[in-house]
Amino acid sequence: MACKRGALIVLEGVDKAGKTTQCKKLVQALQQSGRPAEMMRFPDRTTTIGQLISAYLEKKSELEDHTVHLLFSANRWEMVPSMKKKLEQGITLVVDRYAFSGAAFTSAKPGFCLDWCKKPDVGLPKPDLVMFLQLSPSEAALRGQFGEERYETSVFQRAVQHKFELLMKDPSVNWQVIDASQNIEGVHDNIMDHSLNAINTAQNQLLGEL
Ligand code: DGP
Repeated sequence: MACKRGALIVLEGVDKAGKTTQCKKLVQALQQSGRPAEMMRFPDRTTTIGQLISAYLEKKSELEDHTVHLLFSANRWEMVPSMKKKLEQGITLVVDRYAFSGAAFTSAKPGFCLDWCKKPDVGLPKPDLVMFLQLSPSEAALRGQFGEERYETSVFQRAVQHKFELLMKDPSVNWQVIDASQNIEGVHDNIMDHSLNAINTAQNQLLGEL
């Protein structure tokens, strides 16, 4: 019998919500329970395209806004062959940000509509589960100062949060909102429950497309 496919699980949220910490904990917990799992993150700054994006985020270079949007999307597309291969091998992928960050961050800029922003990612593998780590801007501020990178201001993050709220209205995506104001273990327990459900369901379903 062919092996059961892995699940594509995405964590989204505004900065300081704890996505990276929770992705790592989830991968570790899945592996310890005998379920093959790997972490990925977007942007993946290790590729040639990723290095262009990284320099832009670090404000070492300037790029036109549409251009950088397409580069972020291209950075996801270039990983699709390896993502599909791993999922087929039964590996669950836990992804720190995906196409939803793409649409939310660019559409938070003046002059961009959400529909245009979603287009370049149409056809990407569709996540079996997208968990949105919900944290109010005031609670995020208590977790420390933003860094020096582009987009790391509370005004912009509030605009991004609003765009995520619009994206979460899409019933074709399995969105789950997680209260990220709980302690790390509490958040992890919630995330683990949703992930185990998604892994079980994905085994009997074909991988979809955005
Ligand atoms: P991180 O490495 O997770 O801190 O993400 C880097 C920054 O890039 C963060 O502010 C979110 C933003 N970002 C992630 N994906 C996209 C995207 O596809 N488009 C745009 N415009 N920004 C993105």
